[in-house]
Amino acid sequence: MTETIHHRICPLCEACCGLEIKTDGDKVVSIRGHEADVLSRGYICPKAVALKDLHEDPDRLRTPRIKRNGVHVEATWEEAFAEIEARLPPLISAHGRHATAVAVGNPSAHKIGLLTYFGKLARALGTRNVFSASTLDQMPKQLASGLMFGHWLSVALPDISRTELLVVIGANPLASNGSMWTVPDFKGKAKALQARGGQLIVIDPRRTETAAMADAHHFIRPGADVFLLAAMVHTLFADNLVSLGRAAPWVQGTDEVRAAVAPFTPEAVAERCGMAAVTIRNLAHQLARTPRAAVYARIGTCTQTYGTAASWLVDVLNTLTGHLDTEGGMLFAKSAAFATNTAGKPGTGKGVSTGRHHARVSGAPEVYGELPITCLAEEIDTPGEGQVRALITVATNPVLSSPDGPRLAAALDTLDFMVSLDIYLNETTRHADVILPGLSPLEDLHYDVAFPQLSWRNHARYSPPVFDAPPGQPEEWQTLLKLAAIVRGEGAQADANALDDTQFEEDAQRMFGPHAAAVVAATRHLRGPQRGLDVALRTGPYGDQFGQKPDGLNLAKVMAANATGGIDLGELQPRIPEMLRTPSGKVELAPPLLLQDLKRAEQALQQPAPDLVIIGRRDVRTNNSWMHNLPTLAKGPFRCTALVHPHDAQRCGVQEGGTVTLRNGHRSVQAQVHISAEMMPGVVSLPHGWGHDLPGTQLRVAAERPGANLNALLDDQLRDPLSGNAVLSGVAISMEA
Ligand SMILES: Nc1nc2c(c(=O)[nH]1)N[C@H]1C(S)=C(S)[C@@H](COP(=O)(O)OP(=O)(O)OC[C@H]3O[C@@H](n4cnc5c(=O)[nH]c(N)nc54)[C@H](O)[C@@H]3O)O[C@H]1N2
Ligand SMILES: Nc1nc2c(c(=O)[nH]1)N[C@H]1C(S)=C(S)[C@@H](COP(=O)(O)OP(=O)(O)OC[C@H]3O[C@@H](n4cnc5c(=O)[nH]c(N)nc54)[C@H](O)[C@@H]3O)O[C@H]1N2
Ligand code: SF4
Ligand SMILES: [Mo]
Repeated sequence: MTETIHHRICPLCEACCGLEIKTDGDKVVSIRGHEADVLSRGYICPKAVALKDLHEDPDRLRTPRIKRNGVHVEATWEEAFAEIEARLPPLISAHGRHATAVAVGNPSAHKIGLLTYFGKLARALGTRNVFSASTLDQMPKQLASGLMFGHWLSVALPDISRTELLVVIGANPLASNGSMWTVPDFKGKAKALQARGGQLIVIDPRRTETAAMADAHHFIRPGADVFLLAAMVHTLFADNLVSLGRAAPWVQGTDEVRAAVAPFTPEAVAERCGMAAVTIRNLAHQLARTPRAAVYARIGTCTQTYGTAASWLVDVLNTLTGHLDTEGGMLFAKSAAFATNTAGKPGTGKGVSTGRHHARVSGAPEVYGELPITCLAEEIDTPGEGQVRALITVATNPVLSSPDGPRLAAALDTLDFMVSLDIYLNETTRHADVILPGLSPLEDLHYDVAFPQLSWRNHARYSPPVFDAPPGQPEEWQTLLKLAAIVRGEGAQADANALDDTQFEEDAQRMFGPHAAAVVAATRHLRGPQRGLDVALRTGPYGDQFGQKPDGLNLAKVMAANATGGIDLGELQPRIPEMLRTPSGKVELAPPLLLQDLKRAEQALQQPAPDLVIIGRRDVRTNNSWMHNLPTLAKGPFRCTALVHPHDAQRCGVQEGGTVTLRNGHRSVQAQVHISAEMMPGVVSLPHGWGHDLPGTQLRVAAERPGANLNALLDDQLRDPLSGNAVLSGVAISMEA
């Protein structure tokens, strides 16, 4: 035995834990937490161990597939690229670039190759039809943060190691390990907060794992967060509790906010929220009274029709109580690489806008370069000029992850051509004419592009591949460059490395002008995402500026720190005004788009709430739709159950362990019931990402216990009109045994 120890950042969720992986030859011997890791200090969850299953999964694709007579057959890379070249460019010539669409999913956020090269494919296609899982997830938070602070990834983060009060709304970090907030071992940090006399408060329609450890938990009617938050803001004004604190000189719009929330008294919203007016008032008072306090809200508050407004009001609360940009309150990370809020002129910028173009069928506005992914099916199945006929998917499974999966599946069958870059033959990729596999995560290098911008502590960590890639298999950035070249008519023969060199030189020219040649020379030993990363680190806020600051960071230094757990860049620090990128150079507390949307909420407040609604759920042993094929995670109790409150069970005649039909108009799914007082009465919870019983897939373990597809029940027409985000929570249903 010759065992080797590797240190590798886990690419599976946003906690980005450092792992210690022991290998023997080409076998994984063990996976555990890396104690020295500067961010995660040895913490891991059960999914990390499943990286071994993922690496060894016989169902994971290692060679391309081409669909011949309805069956996916193995093909060489040359054959696969030749098939794409034969079919895609002629379609574009005949029908134009908007007849193509591209959709990218969650794993791309965890892959530097996909994240930094996907844009090259999207630009080569030149289509308006760019979709991603962001509009099933965090787009409302990004839009609200963008409007307030000037950039899409300038998200305020709780300073968990110093706060005394943390209010968590619509998030369950004990299961999810945190989101839009990279905070490995949330539980340990929350316990430390409680041990120093602080409090954790959870607001959620389910008494979740996080709620169970909290000092207080309040149920809320799904979708009512905008009302709760507006009433809390109202209370701050009404009871003279507004105090802007350290951010005061840079905040504008307080008076407009005061006027906008005037109608939202605690009494006016109490019934809609399912919360007592006194509870709402007390929450606002406690927040204002506590010097170090933070409100954190996540997916439960985003995946609703007022997702952007709710996300905005969270930071309005943080600001009006003086907690924005303060120690123990909400702070902004200062990332070593890739952050727009560390680039260009400090303190002001272009800000963000939406609606540079619109979806053909629904007219939904573009947001952050994308259209809502819930528009994808109708763009394919609605005839007319600009109808989508060709689709490229990259690491996404919208047949399970996006509302009205069955409609989308039917639409995908009508495409003239579909390519998927994916590691499985699953519910979505089974529709593809060509599937191009990505590497196993253990064969790929790793540096997180997005999550250091959202981390509880500043850091820079790089991990090299644990195993060599199989001979002949391209890295995903190379595949993306080849696809881009085919689309541009440069042919399937184009060499990815040569393309990369040419494009890098062009980019360097644009970015560095007279210094371009020096930058190219200094990075000549690197290629692909490594080269881009070196440039980003060196020109970043801690960088060596290509030798001008010899003590500064570069890729070589970050790589050298791999075995010792990466480079710690310290606790988050106040960053206003330097991090702002709004045109005004201020924190925009009252963006007109959001004031306007509050009027819509005010009208909706008059409408009665539905008496039975559905929400989602996450479990620590799952990850969206694609980890149900891994034996380590799949074993144990069945997780795709519908949680039903005892009163609702009785009302609808439903038995423990029985099967229910859940209906939403013509849509329905059947699920196994678990009766649980964890649920708020009138709310049913079913996890998403299940429904592995569709024909034509290769997911043998997942198919043994397929579960129900929550998204077969949800409506693709329900969106937050501002961000385009899908409504996944609080949708009215009926239930029968
Ligand atoms: N009802 C409901 N629906 C939801 C949610 C919800 O809470 N409720 N949550 C939403 C959220 S937050 C998200 S982020 C989306 C996720 O939506 P998606 O991104 O569409 O779904 P995933 O299940 O993450 O699918 C990931 C895909 O990437 C593939 N993959 C995995 N690793 C790699 C890799 O290294 N390379 C490549 N090329 N492919 C890879 C997998 O095989 C799978 O096909 O789901 C959303 N859907
Ligand atoms: N184990 C595991 N970890 C994951 C994932 C996974 O699938 N499994 N997915 C990853 C992804 S892609 C993401 S985006 C993150 C998400 O991370 P989180 O945001 O923490 O997601 P959830 O665990 O779904 O928690 C959302 C909570 O919102 C509650 N909720 C639902 N509707 C409402 C509402 O209207 N109002 C309020 N206040 N609460 C509501 C739900 O009951 C649930 O407890 O998790 C990531 N981590
Ligand atoms: S919490 Fe997330 S990043 Fe950490 S080990 Fe688990 S899956 Fe990996
Ligand atoms: Mo997500």
